[in-house]
Amino acid sequence: ANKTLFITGASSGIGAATARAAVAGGWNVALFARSEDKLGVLVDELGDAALALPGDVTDLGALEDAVTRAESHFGGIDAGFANAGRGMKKAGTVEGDADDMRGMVDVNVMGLLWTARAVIPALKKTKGTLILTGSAAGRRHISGSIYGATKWFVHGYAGNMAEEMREWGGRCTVIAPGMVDTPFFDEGKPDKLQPEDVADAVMHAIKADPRAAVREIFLMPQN
Ligand code: NJP
Repeated sequence: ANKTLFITGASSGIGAATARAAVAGGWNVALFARSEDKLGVLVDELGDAALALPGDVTDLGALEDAVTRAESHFGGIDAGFANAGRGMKKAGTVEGDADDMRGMVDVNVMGLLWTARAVIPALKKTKGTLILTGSAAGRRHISGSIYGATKWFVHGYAGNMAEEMREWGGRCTVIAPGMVDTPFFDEGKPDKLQPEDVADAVMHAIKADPRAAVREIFLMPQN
């Protein structure tokens, strides 16, 4: 049977590109994000290998329901990709909008933890792989960046989870991309990775031989 990848932030950018790469590689994909309409368009494109599961990553119950539905629909989950994330409209501990700051931390930190909490019981059954979207901003210090700090959390969590998951045969990978050409950034910068580049890295990690744990992939634009 085909293997199944559960993806959060699947409606756009890196998540959508990874869904396309996975289906092209013979995987099924369970697509979680808030935008039901965008998920519907992606399922129309990808066909029976894709299942739309609308929901918000800050809602643990919604994630648990989605995992249950994906498991019963496809027969199991072999990899989970905790990729949903967002930035702040205006950066700064004092300058940023308070609700905007709270919303970003909720998605990038709690949403990632809820995704892991919901999907790990399914991954235990398959000795599966958990992939997390970190950032180049989570590996170096960028003046005042709270977004970067949320991604430092992701990198710290990934290393600890890699040790924990190893005890039952699971693997954890964190992907740290530099700038990627997605709706995440409004302004046009010329030198960016494409979301397909990040999707390639994700597929490399989940397809690696079980004896090899790809713990981290740091991917930067070359030009
Ligand atoms: O951005 P975008 P990316 N619940 O805006 C979803 C990281 N990153 O692909 O809910 C559930 O195209 C949203 O879906 P929707 C970045 O931090 C990026 O670039 O329908 N889902 C959409 O599918 C993030 O972790 C760059 O609005 C929620 C997706 O998240 C990841 O890459 C560089 C949600 C965002 O797609 C994907 O971002 C880097 C919620 N509450 C790291 N809130 C870069 N682009 O340069 C949002 O180092 N989503």
